[in-house]
Amino acid sequence: MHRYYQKDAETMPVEKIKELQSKKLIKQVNHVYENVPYYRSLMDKKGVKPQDIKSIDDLHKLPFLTKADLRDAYPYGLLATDLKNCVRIQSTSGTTGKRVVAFYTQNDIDLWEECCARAIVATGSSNKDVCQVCYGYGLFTGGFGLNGGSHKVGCLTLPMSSGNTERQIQFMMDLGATILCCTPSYAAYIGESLKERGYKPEDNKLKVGIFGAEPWTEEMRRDIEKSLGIKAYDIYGLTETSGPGVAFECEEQNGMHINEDHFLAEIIDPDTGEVLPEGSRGELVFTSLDKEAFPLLRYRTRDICVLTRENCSCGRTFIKMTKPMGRTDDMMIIRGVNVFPSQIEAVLLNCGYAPNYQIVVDRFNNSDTLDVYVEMSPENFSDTVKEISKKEKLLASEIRTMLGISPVVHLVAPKSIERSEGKAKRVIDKRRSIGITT
Ligand code: DLL
Repeated sequence: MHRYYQKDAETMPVEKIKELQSKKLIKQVNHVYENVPYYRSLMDKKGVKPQDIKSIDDLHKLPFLTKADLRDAYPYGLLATDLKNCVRIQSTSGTTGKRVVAFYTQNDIDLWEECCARAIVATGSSNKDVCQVCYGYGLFTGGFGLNGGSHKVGCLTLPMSSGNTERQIQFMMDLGATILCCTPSYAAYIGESLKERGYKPEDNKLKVGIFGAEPWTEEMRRDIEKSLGIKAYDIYGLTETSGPGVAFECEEQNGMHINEDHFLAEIIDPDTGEVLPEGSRGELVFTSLDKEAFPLLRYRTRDICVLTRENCSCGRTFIKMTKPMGRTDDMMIIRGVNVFPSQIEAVLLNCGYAPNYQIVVDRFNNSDTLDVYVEMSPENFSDTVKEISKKEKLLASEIRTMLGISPVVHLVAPKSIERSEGKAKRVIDKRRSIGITT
């Protein structure tokens, strides 16, 4: 039996979705034009007035909004309602520059939590479940978003936040958690920690995992599913558009349905800004149709994926996005070749290694270098130097086949690469620190 949290919305006929989106878009454009001088000036510069937007077909007339705009307008410049109507802020981690602060009215929070509730129910879960939320609570949206969704569904919610893996495991086992919410890298770490403590996958009561906030491959999904004995579902979102729950996977586990009644998605060519037809790979752009406090029109996410609208066996009619394979700004150009960390991850896991790795890019004598550090398993740690070097060469050759450039692979001791409790840091690009842009 298919389960939905809000069946009417989630299974709405496509023409109805488009009608609804058009209606909401017109309202939203008027709302921001009247209330946000920053938007008004962007639209005036582009020569577009609210009355030019008559349906979603006119969306392309609107200017894009970028992360640079959000930084420019920090902190209140994009606020579209009186501050007294706002009840919360959340914020990005600010690792790539000044933080972005997003504001929420109570209505914004309710809609956000409903999106997360849809994601939880789409995994087959219900109010009988025990939901362990180990995304960070605080300014990061992961903890509060899934916590709110879990409450709406009526699950018993364990607000663990991230870290303290010993305690996570204790609560998971003692309280019989059935849903695990965290980043995929933390899920892999929890799986590894359970094994080290002598637990088998069938010893825990977990049924599903709801993992997101960072790119992860299909290989990583299989690995986590095996180590925890669960089905692992993807969830996507970003602080700017509210947080997790913008898109979520259903039982097909094959792409994420975008909550199109609240978010209008486009794919553009990241270089030219041209809107690309359905099925093309490009940068994902979102317009938030319902957000009151911090609405975004045509926000460039920098995430690269494909959108497709096909009949889904789950009955949902919302368009699907593929797993983002990385951000435009995650893409490394190494010796002229475009490289995403996820491509390297896929090779490592296919070759039987655990997802504990780090990629170091540097430049010597005007040539880029690519070093991949990968942990050995405790079993092959006992290998001789000769055997290890043979394995390194084999792995390097597999990576070269995937990327077209040769890395140097270093197999390192088990546990020597730092584990992540939140978003994993997979890449150290030393060229950036010496001012070389890629
Ligand atoms: O990561 C929100 C979130 C929390 C999503 C918990 C899912 C689960 P930010 O910190 O603002 O928000 O980071 C947003 O993370 O633009 C993507 O690049 C990346 N990202 C989020 N979900 C996925 C995913 C949260 N499922 C940025 N797959 C986004 C790949 C993801 N990348």
